[in-house]
Amino acid sequence: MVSNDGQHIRDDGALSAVYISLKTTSLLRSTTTSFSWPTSTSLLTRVDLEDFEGRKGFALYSSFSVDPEADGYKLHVSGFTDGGAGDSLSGHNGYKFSTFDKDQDTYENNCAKLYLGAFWYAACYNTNPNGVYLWGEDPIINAIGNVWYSWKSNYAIGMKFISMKIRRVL
Ligand SMILES: [Ca+2]
Repeated sequence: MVSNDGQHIRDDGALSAVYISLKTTSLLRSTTTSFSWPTSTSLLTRVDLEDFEGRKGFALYSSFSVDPEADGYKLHVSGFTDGGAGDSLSGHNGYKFSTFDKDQDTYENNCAKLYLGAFWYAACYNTNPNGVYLWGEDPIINAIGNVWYSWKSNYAIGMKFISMKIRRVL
C-alpha cells in the first residue's frame, strides 16, 4: 500500500492491494521512487463517487495499467461496468499524464493548468479528480472542479468524494 506521499506502508502478501489516492499531484513521481509497478499482474480499478446530495455511485474497470515514465505514464483502462455514475474514464484511455510542470496532453495548452488538476488528459477531460474541491456546484471558474462528467453532465459540479483504487485481479 502506498500513502498519499508515496511511502510504502504495508504489504499484505497474497491479499495485497495497492490503493492509490489521486488527491496529490505528486503521486506518479512518488511511485517511481518507492513503489514497483506490478507490470506482470492484471489490475482492475474502481472509482467511488459521492455528490453533495448524499448520492453515491461507482465505476468499475476490469483492466488498468500505466506505462513507465519514459512513455509519459500513459493510461490503459477498459472493461467498464456502470455503478450508476456512468463512464468518465474510458475517454482517457491511451493518454499521458499531464501536470503543471509537464504538459503531455493533446491540447494546445496545458490541461492541468487550465483546469487546476493533474490527470491523463486528452484535450482535456471527462473527469478531473485532482481538480479543485468546489463544495458542490460552482460555475465561477470554468470546469476546475473534481468533476465526473458522465454523472452530472455539468462541468461546474464537483464531487463531495471521489477515490480511485486499484487492485490485483486474482
Ligand atoms: Ca497540451
